[in-house]
Amino acid sequence: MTDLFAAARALVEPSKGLLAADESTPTAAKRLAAYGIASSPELRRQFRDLFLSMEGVERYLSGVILYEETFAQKGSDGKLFPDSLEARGIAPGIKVDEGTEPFPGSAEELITKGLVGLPERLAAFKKGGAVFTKWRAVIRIEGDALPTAAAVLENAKRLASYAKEAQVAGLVPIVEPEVLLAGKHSRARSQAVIQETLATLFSALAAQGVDLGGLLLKTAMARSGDASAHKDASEEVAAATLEALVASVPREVAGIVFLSGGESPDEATANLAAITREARRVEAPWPLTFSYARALQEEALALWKGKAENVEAARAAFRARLEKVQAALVSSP
Ligand code: 5MM
Repeated sequence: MTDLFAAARALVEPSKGLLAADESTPTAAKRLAAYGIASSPELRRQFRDLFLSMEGVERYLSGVILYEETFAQKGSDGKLFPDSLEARGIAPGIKVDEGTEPFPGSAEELITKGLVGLPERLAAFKKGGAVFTKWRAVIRIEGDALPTAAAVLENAKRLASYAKEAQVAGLVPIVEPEVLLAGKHSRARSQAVIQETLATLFSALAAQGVDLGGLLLKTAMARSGDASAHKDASEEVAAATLEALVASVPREVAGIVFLSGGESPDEATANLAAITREARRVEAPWPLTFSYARALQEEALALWKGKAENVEAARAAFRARLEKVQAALVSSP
């Protein structure tokens, strides 16, 4: 377990964070299509290479969450992506959930699958160089009706089973119960749902005997829904987020990383800076950092357009965003 503790702590080392490059094939196709780029195994390889092979990326990233297709592909240096990352001191991670399916108990909610055959898949990824893993559940807010307690509980139980299996396999689990941004809900409702979801998750993790010192939490920020008329200030998001986390996350957890959830790159950066300041103010016990996909990649994708001649400009935009997000981690009042 000592190795897992060290690996988990290294992922949240000061001034560095995670790139979530683990979009499944359908999600990657959607992200590429938004910028007029076709999706094929080779174009998805180039999409990953744009970010993973950027010179000096190790100054910003402690780890990268990969998708299974990318895990078996090679970068422009001719090395398998996990080997190439490892050689530059970046921990390779792997998304091991297999997406969602309708929850039988509630037709409008989703449950994450992937427990069947999980030990074998974890062993194979460990052999291939993975240091950590991730499993994402999605929690939808709809007025006071959703989420249902049953869907939150079932997702929490599966997250906990996955986390236990990951630790048995010698891999750090990242548990990601994503409370979605979509909807008209208030910031207070988001805060309450995040708090309840995390409290349920940490009860399930305790029931499975998961060691929290070798685990990271990936969470959304507490904020008004994207269809709400209210626009939160970053300081409001930070206060609500820290209140929810302090009320529900045990201090033994190795670290907390944030998803961007559809926030713009500037919003996700400003909110992270405010969260960093608020965490210092309330003396939060865990290291905090980013684990963004869209907020780190969007600007570069818009410039790249799938063309080799645009790689340099796209990487410059990626580097500029990483600089800003890194600065947010050491932001002063
Ligand atoms: C919420 O999604 C995670 C973080 O991404 P954003 O910063 O864009 O919100 C991300 O790791 C996500 O889990 C992966 O992109 C995989 O998503 P799919 O939908 O392909 O499973």
